[in-house]
Amino acid sequence: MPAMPAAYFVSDLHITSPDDARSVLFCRFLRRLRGVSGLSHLFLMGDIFDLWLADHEHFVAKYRLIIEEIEKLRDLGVEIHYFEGNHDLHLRRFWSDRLRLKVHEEPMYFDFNGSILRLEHGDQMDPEDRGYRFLRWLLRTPPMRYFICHMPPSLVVRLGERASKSSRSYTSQTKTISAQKALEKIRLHAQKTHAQRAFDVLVAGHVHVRDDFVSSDHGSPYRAINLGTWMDTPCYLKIDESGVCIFELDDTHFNNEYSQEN
Ligand SMILES: [Mn+2]
Repeated sequence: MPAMPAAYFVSDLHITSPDDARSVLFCRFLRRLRGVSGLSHLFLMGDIFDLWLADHEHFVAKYRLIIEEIEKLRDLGVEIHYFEGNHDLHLRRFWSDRLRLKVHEEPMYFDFNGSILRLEHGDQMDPEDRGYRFLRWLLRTPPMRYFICHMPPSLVVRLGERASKSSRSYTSQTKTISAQKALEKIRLHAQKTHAQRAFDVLVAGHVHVRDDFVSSDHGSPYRAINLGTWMDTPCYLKIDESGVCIFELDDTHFNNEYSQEN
């Protein structure tokens, strides 16, 4: 009997180098996915890398091992989607044109096994964050897009090094809003978007606060999941015939769910 389709989701890994722990863990995760029967979709929900711009050779060479693992999954027939985050942008030139993944710059709705999913990185969830919204728009204007895609390799390397350094001071600087405030914002966002266009499950990342919220207050019930960040606790989301479930990963082994499957 053919296995029921299964979709896996990861977000906000913020990988800074090929040998950081999250990179090693991600490679192992991707390798293990190859053995999952029924695996049909993999969704990379953004900020997979601490910095990835366009198709610059710097990143392609640096993350060769990860790219190879993703290509192997693709060649097995897994449909792979990559949502741009605020640390990985202008992805089409490499991830779509060369690797043939499906790249998304905006939120999307997706029918998976009859469940309607709303999928997004999450960087557009906060309407009060005008500064970021402007930056997001600016970085995607044609002149900026052209500049980012064609800037000299030396500048790309410098930007890459700066990003890695700033992410090392993550705990002291990155969380600019409290976890409680983030929860309020993402749940409000789920409620608003659900009222505009209903979904069964919303999957996002970006705020670095993991959340799994079920609402039945307004109209049809829905579930809003935020995957947090691998900088706190590496995890993935699985949706298959047995349901919607978040699983944690650690450096040494996959959890029970994962080892049962393989
Ligand atoms: Mn982000």
